[in-house]
Amino acid sequence: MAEWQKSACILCECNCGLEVQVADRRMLKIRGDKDHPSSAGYTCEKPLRLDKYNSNANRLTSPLRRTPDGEYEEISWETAFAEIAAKLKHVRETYGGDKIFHYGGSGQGGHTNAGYGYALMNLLGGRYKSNALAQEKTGEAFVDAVLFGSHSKGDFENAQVTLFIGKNPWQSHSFPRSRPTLKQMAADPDRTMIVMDPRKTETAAMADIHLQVKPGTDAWCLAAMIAVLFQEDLINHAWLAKHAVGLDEVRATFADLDVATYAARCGVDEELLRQASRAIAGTTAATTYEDLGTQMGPNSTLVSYLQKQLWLLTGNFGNKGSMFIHSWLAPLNSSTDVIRDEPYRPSRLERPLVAALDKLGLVARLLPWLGGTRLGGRIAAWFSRTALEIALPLVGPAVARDLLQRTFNDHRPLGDLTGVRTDREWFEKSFDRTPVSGATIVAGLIPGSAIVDEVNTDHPDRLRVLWIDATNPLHSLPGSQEFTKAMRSVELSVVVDIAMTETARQADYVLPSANQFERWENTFFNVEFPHNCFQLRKPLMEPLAGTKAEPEIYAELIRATGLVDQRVLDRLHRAAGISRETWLLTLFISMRTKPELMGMASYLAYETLGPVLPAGRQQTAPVYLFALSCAIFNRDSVTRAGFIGKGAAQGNALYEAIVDSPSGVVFTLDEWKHAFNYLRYPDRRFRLAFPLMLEEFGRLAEQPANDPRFPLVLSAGERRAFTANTIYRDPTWRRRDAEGALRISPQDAEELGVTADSRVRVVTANGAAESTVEITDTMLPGHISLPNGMGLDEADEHGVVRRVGVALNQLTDHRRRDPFLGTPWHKNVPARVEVLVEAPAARIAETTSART
Ligand SMILES: Nc1nc2c(c(=O)[nH]1)N[C@H]1C(S)=C(S)[C@@H](COP(=O)(O)OP(=O)(O)OC[C@H]3O[C@@H](n4cnc5c(=O)[nH]c(N)nc54)[C@H](O)[C@@H]3O)O[C@H]1N2
Ligand SMILES: Nc1nc2c(c(=O)[nH]1)N[C@H]1C(S)=C(S)[C@@H](COP(=O)(O)OP(=O)(O)OC[C@H]3O[C@@H](n4cnc5c(=O)[nH]c(N)nc54)[C@H](O)[C@@H]3O)O[C@H]1N2
Ligand code: SF4
Ligand SMILES: [Mo]
Repeated sequence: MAEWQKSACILCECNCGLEVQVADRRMLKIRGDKDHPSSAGYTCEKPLRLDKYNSNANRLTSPLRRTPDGEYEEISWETAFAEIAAKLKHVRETYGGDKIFHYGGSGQGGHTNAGYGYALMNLLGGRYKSNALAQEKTGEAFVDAVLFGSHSKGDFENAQVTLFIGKNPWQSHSFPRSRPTLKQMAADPDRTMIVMDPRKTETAAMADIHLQVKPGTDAWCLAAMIAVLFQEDLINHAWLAKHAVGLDEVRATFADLDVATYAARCGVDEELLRQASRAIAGTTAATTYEDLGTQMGPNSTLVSYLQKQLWLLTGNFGNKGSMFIHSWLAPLNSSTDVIRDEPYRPSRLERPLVAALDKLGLVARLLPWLGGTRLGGRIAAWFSRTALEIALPLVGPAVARDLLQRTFNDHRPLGDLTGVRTDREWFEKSFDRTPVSGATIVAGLIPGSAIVDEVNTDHPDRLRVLWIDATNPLHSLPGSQEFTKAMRSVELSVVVDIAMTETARQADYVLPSANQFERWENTFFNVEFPHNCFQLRKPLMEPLAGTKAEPEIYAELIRATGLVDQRVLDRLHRAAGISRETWLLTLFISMRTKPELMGMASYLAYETLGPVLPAGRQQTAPVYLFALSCAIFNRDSVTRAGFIGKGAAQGNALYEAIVDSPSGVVFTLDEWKHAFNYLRYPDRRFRLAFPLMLEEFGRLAEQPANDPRFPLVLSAGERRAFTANTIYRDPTWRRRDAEGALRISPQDAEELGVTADSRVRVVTANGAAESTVEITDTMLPGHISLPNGMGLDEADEHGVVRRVGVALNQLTDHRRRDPFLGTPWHKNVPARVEVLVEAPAARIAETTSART
């Protein structure tokens, strides 16, 4: 019998630990891994069919090139690399490297690609990038940056009171062991679960309080809840006096609101909403979780701000069962964490040292040569170790920050916001904007909705290359029609994927990668506290024949460009042969003298440190750098987790533990009082007032009128038991809801003449699609909902392409988006439903002509 191997689920950000039996490349049996530090044996149903991800007939096995007639022909890897490298260099020379755009690295199961992809972009002078976070989380990250400068989350396992806003964790999970935790919450009479959601979701059905808001009206509900805190004097005065500033401005905005009017506007019973406020204020162990229901709807950024007031005004931070800020092994985007850090300016004391380092270019050249003799090698290793012991405590944070910011190409860091008035003027001048449409770039990401505006234009600064890796934007970004146009109009489009996706079907080149069980892989969704854990997964099998793992794809492509100085590579390679510290010191010094190398850290690690690591571990080389930077930023917490050592030794110890712990390791360990250490303001106080958002709140009444042609609100993208983004492409993985039915209320169904076995057409201003229906009283009248991840064009074993369910983003419009961060309003699409009574073809013609 095959042995159980450790891995993790790649279907959502929880990445629950798995044990897998593999034989003949098949994932025969899958179960939860009890040794995994956060999931502890738990899994939901979804990963049990991961073999359908792994063994799907749609796996790509050869690089493909698009022919003039839109077909694809197989080409060799050499040809692919040579042609793509030549085209990239042509664009760079003709229009500038900043016209090359990177989208991806954002999957639920693997984040290592991004490091290599960014290395390629940074080498070519690329400036613009994005991923799925820029259609969901950038608004919240922006608010977090101003209020406290990092990412917050809640301790749901121990919370006495929890508020879920536009979040259905029974289906979507997102925190460890979601379902057992929810069951415990529901079963305990002393704990209160509050759900704000127009739909009576599985989670809402378990809740003590269901605030069943009308779609898109959460801002009113939350404002009323804040007003109740002031009016009933439920705010935590003592806590606020110690830990926050800006209370007066918030009070002035919310204290006098008429709660009844706001409650009526969102359709929630006033007394219920008051109960919710009282529950949150009645404990210091309350948590909140906002997700797509509001992040992809009107007023999304404002809602993030209002939501955070609830836990801040009641002092629900830094206690067991409350909200916290946490460490990262490596931040998902460096700016969501270090956004407020100024570029490094050494103190008077440090200046000579840094100046010396800068002049040490010679050392970086000499050190590696010492490896030529045994004694020389010893001297070099000793020197490097000692130099790092002295230098890292002083300049380590600055170097690591520069490195992350350069790697992520994060544009302008916000700098220290202490004393800054974060109002409209500040907003207008503090962020970089996209070259064509002027969209705001936060966390280094172009808003997902704005990408097509940067391509589908004759503006001279338009993007000319779309580089797409481990993501399916033609399917997942709003307005698929516009994205198709963009793919076909750029000078070059390349898709790196394991399958022939909707996006790949429009690309100039498609590069087949090994999948996430065929290489070392990890995510950076490490967002827990007081224990934060990280799992590096070993490959379960060799790459499928014909594919290459991404590190290799990018390394070969980077070589094919001929743009990296071979002497630097040789030097680093030689240094690695002496000791890890020698490699590190050589890398740091090389980077200070050649800053362009900073954005290429993952590649340099793979290419030069990787080969001297124990056999089979080359791909883990970048993790060494992440472990090191984590130790540099979180020295005490990493020490508490059991990793000690001076200089680079602590990071090295952490790296070794990571590689040797297939179930994952706790990399930082804190006590609750340490939660405040993660606040980025030097005074460790929260900024309650955010003038830009307070001003925006004043405009809440100015809502656009409904279009009478589309009387219903469609939530396009509900997470259900059998949806998993587009990671599973084989539709047979679904045991229920095979076609992803449209959910509709009994009242709407009756009015429209829809019955349980009707087929309907959902029509929006942008398109139309057919669907089956599920009539359910979980839906509010006026609200309809379709699941995400459906509508894939998947070839069956005979090569016939079929589509099951609705491809949502043929219905959405990229222009309906948040005014600040450009996150699309997927959950709030004006729509109508027509019952299909005639032959479908005739009706489709009619809808097409009705489109304006
Ligand atoms: N099963 C499954 N789990 C997943 C995924 C998956 O594809 N399938 N995807 C993962 C990913 S990428 C993400 S980002 C998360 C997302 O996780 P969630 O955000 O929990 O998922 P959704 O179902 O998209 O949206 C949540 C809720 O928003 C509600 N909603 C709609 N309109 C409004 C509104 O106006 N106000 C409020 N308050 N609520 C509203 C919907 O009714 C829905 O219940 O899930 C992750 N987990
Ligand atoms: N209308 C609407 N649109 C939405 C949403 C919604 O609710 N409604 N939700 C949004 C959200 S929250 C998210 S997160 C996005 C998700 O949408 P995307 O960012 O497009 O991500 P996935 O659907 O997860 O696509 C993952 C891709 O990676 C490929 N892949 C898998 N393994 C590997 C690998 O090892 N290497 C490589 N190179 N590729 C691999 C898969 O084949 C697939 O093509 O969708 C967004 N779009
Ligand atoms: S889908 Fe999410 S919750 Fe379910 S097993 Fe996978 S990682 Fe865990
Ligand atoms: Mo997502």
